[in-house]
This record gives sequence, C-alpha cells and structure tokens, in this order.
Amino acid sequence: MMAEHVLNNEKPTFDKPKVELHVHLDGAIRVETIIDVAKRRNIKLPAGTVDGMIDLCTLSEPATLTHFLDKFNHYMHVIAGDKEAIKRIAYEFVETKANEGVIYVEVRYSPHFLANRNVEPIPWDQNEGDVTPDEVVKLVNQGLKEGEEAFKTKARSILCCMRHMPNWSMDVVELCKKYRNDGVVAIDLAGDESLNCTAYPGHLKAYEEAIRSNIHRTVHAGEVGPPSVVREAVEVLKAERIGHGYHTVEDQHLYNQLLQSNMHFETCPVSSKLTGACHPDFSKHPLNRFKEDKANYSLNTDDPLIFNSTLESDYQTVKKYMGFTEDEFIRVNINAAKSCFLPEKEKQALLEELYEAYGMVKNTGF
Ligand code: PRH
Ligand code: ZN
Repeated sequence: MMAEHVLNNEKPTFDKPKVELHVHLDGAIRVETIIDVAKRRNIKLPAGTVDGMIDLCTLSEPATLTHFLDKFNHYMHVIAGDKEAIKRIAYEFVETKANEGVIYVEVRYSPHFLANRNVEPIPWDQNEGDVTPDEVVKLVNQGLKEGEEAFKTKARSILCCMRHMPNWSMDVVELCKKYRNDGVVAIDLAGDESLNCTAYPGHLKAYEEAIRSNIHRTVHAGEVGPPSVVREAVEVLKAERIGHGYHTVEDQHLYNQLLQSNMHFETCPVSSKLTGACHPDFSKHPLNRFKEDKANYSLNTDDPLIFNSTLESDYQTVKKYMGFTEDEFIRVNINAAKSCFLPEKEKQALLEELYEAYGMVKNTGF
C-alpha cells in the first residue's frame, strides 16, 4: 500500500525558494543508483528490482527508531568504500534538491559510515580498502561542488558523530576543522538517543573541541528521547540547533527557555511519524505548538529514501493536517536561513535572495 505522504502532484504546495537544514546524505540516495552501483561492483542485493529495493528500504507505517536505523543495513555496503559512488550520491543529491526548489541545503552524513580504512570497526562487513573518512569528505565535497555548479543550489555539509561510536567523534571534529573552508559547516550527533553522552565522554570531548575551534554545533535530541536529552544537548554540548526536538514540549520550563533563546528546531514531519518519534495523529503533533508559539523551526525531509518521500511530502503534510499557510511557510524558510551555519555575509546574501523571491521588504518582522 502506498503511504499517504507519497504524493504525485502537479504544483508544489509552496512554490517558492526553500532552505533545508536537516537531511542525511546516506538517507537520501536514489534507489536506482544503489542498483546501478551494485551491478558495477558485482554486489548481490537483497532485492534485484527498483520496486523490490523500495519495499525493503522504506517504511510505510509508523515503526521505531531502531527499526528505522536497521534500514541502512540493506544498502550502505553498496556505496561505502566506493569512491565513484560516494561522489555520485553527493552530486545527485544536489540535483534532487534543485528540482525540489531548494536554494540552500545543509546535508549531513557520517564520514566513517562511508569509509573502509582508518575506521574501527570497518562498517557494513566490508573488507579493508583505501577509502578513509578523510577521503570520504573530499569526495562528498567534490560531488556537492560539481552539483552546485551544475544545478545552482548551494550545498554545504555537516559531519555526524554517531551515538554508539564515541571513539569516532574526535576524528569527526578534526575533519570539521580541516574542511571548514571547504564545504563543511558544522558537527552533529546522530543515531540512537537512548545512549546519552554523559555515559560516552568521547562525544563531549569532541563537542568541547568544536566549541574551542568555533565549529557550529547541532545535535539530534528529543526526537524519541525525553527532554533531558535536549537539555544535555543545549547545556553540555552547547548545541546551537536541535535536530527534531519534539519532546522538548514535555518540559514546559525547558521549552520556554528555548523559545526565549530563539533555539532553532530542525523538524521533520514525515520522519517523525514513521520513526514513531511522535503520535501518528498529526493534530497531536508538537509542531502545532511550535507553530502557535511562533518558535524558530524549519521543515526538513531527514531521510527521503527511507520514508519514500520528498520535501513536498513534508510541506503537503503540514498544510493538510496542521493548517500551514503560505505566510507560515515563508516564516519557516526565513527562520531556516537565519539559523543556517553559513558565514554571516553569505547568510545575509541568502536572506536577501529569499526576501526578494517572497516579495518582502527586508526585516518585516517575520
Ligand atoms: N535520527 C537519528 N539518527 C538518524 C536519523 C534520525 O534523524 N536519520 C539518520 N540517522 C543516522 C543514520 O544512522 C545515518 O546513517 C547517520 O545518521 C548519518 O547520516
Ligand atoms: Zn536526522
């Protein structure tokens, strides 16, 4: 059965330039590309057809975060360790975003998950090869840069630490520092939120180094986890943005504090339903609160491959089930631009472009 958010419509819900801040490169690969690369590399796939792979890799009913994270096991071994494939997914990603009307995107991934050398343990049962996490970042940068030239969508990247792999995190922050002038704008912490950081000092050390080196910081928190994970992200890891953050609303004091400090929440509506992060009835979704309270948040896809979705699915979902208006879409995108991790001058240029496209006089109180 086709999930409700898999849409096939003519005119986009919000037919204006958009900004996306929370999308995973390895959760946004085209199924056709996975099949193509598997053929070239002689890798046997668990399903041989596009439809078969879609069935296997996607969620169509609300599940759990663990079930969702398992989906990556079906295809990551095809792309990881292959230089051509890594560059290709980055290039194609920019094309996809350009087609969705995104003019600026921050795309995130774990360099270690795509490597097969200088990574312990080597992920996805690969044999050791010659692709280090550093090489992965170079390849993604090349793909994004070529994509940007070809499709005119500006793309920057965020490097992810993984909750269950604290021994990778210092590498991640060092890569952020090395490539800060070459496409990488921030550090993130992704994965299973039930593993909190106090128990894993590797992440804390990496974030302390990020603070010292002025590397921007976002953290997945309050997606399925309780408000305490959000508090830890803000107070201990000094996150400047929160990935998801839905469960923040369960702690009124924390929520008020974050509203006051204008914390940015990177929300992903379709994702939040299918990972079981939020109640499947969208009328009960914390995003309604965010909207009513004029919180600072953006709308994002998270992992469109696994949710069989596009950015349009997210926009259409919030319009249909939460009454989002054109004005709110404008406010959301201006907020996304204001909260992006570009250097100040480039951020201002992006904002100018949006004000122009939305027919707004600069700073009209949005
Ligand atoms: N929540 C937590 N982790 C996530 C999400 C979701 O927003 N989406 C992707 N990921 C993890 C996956 O394990 C992916 O391989 C990794 O982040 C890096 O992109
Ligand atoms: Zn995410």
